[in-house]
Amino acid sequence: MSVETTLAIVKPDAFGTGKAGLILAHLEERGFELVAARVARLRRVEAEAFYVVHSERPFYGSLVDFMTSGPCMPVALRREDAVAHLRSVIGATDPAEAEEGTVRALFAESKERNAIHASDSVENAAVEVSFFFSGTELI
Ligand code: FUP
Repeated sequence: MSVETTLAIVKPDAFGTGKAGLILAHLEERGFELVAARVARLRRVEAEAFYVVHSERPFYGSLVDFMTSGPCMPVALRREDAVAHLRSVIGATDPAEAEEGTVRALFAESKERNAIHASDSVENAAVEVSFFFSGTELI
């Protein structure tokens, strides 16, 4: 295992209900170090680009609507085995299927309004971190 940096986004549902601090505390308690953070209101073209892998899926338009519906909070997180570890800490896409104690079980409303994004591979983590942060913004 090696130390990795991955990307999480506290999504507009959780940010809008004031849960960003609680979610970040939850992640810090699980050993993630915050190495960059910002608050952003995604433009439509940005949300479309970020989720381009899903552009042929039926939920794409609705997902882009949701991700542009309010501010969100992209954060870069570092720890050993960060990518896989963060995926297990956030839980399944649908909170109804997420394990107890995971971020989505605790904070998500639905499969779409699911509180948090996390990169799903080391390769995508590098792309997604650089989508939101330049090298000099990462400590
Ligand atoms: P995840 O990696 O768990 O965030 O899930 P996916 O990459 O499969 O999906 C990306 C986002 O699309 C999810 F976070 C929520 C949304 N989505 C839906 O709204 N409906 C679906 O059926 C699947 C995903």
